Amino acid sequence: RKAVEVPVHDALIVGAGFAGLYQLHALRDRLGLSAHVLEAADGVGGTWWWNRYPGARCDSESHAYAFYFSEELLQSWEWSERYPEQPEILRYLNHVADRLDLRRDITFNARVTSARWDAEDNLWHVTTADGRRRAATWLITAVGCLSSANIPDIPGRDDFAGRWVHTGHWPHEGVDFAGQRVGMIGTGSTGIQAAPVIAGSAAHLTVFQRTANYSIPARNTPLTSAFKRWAKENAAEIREAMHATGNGHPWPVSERSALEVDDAEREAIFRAAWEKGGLRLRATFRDILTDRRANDTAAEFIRARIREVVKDPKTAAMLTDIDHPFATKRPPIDTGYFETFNRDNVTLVDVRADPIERITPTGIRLKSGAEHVLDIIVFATGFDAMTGALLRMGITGRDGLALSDAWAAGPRTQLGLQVAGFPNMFTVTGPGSPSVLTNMPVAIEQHVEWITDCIAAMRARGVATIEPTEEACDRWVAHVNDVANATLMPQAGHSWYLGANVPGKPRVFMPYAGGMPAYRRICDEVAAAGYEGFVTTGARTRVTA
Ligand code: NA7
Repeated sequence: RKAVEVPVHDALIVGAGFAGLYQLHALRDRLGLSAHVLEAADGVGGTWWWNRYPGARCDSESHAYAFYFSEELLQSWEWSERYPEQPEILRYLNHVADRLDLRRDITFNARVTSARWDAEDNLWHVTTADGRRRAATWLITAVGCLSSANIPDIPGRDDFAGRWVHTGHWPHEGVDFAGQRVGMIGTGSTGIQAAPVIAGSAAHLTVFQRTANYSIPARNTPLTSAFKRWAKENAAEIREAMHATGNGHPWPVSERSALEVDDAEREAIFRAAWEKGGLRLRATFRDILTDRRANDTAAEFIRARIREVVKDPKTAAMLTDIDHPFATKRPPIDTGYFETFNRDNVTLVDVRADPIERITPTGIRLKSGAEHVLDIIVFATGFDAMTGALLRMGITGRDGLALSDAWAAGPRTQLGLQVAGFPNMFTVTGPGSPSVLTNMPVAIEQHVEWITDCIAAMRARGVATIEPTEEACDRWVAHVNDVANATLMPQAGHSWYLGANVPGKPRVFMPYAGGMPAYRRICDEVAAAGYEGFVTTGARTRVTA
């Protein structure tokens, strides 16, 4: 028997974003457990703590981008704009932490570097970068899906005499673009949000585009007091609407096919969605993500709008040369993105046709020899999504099995929530969960509540450990694949949904594309069947000091 000299909790939670904050509240205040959060950053907020780049804003509408589990939280907060901006979301999450008195159980500046399951004392032993250790029966990762920056290893990066920044590690003091020649690599959601704002203050902005992208005007606007009142008075209905639909946004996906209406009617429907703005265009017809011909109608509609906006025909051609069906990569929404290319101080460079060869002390050189002289390089190059942050935590499970070995051929989970060989570990928004294909707080609330109920059930049964079987994980991975293959999404060969944006990463479609209602039903059935697909081991035998 070995003495445990470290603080021992019932549960350790990694991350203090939406997921970690709610998980702490649920375990501590509903189950009465001792729970503690380890957070790498200096404050709460997760993604919204790190992503402070210009123009950072959520693509979910603010009234739906909030916790709905607490009437008090809903009624005590007011959003100012249709889409919440990063500083406002950060204020919201601080408000949540204060209202629920969460801070006293969070350690900040605590990056987890190792988490090791010890079968002998039935505990997870967790070490942070500062060498401090804690232990717990339950380990819950709440590390987000887009938190591990993907910084491409372009030769010469460290020789650059100017400054380079990744959008996900934006300096708190900001970056002053005034008078600067700025190069931005990447045209995903982030680059598309940042470009118009950077162009507004930089001397010159050069956008290096590898893959052209669809984007839809967000049509952001301040919220009227009438809307704010409506959202508060109708919170129950809004919640119901979010729970009824696959992607967790508070509007339904149409049941009509894009192919059953004539051209004029389809055009009018797309037009209305375009004018309304945001992610709604994806919901105009039921088959946009499943039928290539239906998808083509939406894709063509968007290309036509881009051509209308962009004045220079060569630039318009580059921006509309999109190689994947609409919404098979995460569809960005924007505020003046395509208009930005009409500015005199903005240049678009096609680095698919003429790839980046190296970063030089003075800028970026392309294969053709063309040189772009720059003072600042912005990497809007995305994330090692869904698995990156988990694999960097040094997690080892039963018999010293490293998570990186267990997932060498791609992530394998049961429901995106647990991993075979890793007892008592839960992954909020893990690979295999619907997470990134949904309005996140909806998925997070469901995951946290399911995990909390599972832990409560295990404690009531006096169970020491729970983990899924290998067979259950195999079945779930196969199901996630089947569901994805019934959509057009795997056709975007280079998307981060597939892990294809990170060199050497296994190509596996990671999120569950079957929608929240189906996922919720499956999770509920698994629990009702006594946690089918999971194995438990005997009574708790914790060894204490
Ligand atoms: P994304 O969507 O992964 O976009 C990254 C962009 O960076 C994309 O255009 C990439 O082109 C480009 N990229 C990445 N590496 C390179 C290199 N080496 N050279 C040139 N271009 C490169 O990340 P975001 O941060 O925009 O968005 C992430 C999510 O955050 C978003 O989906 C929302 O859910 C919120 P590619 O397409 O790979 O050719």
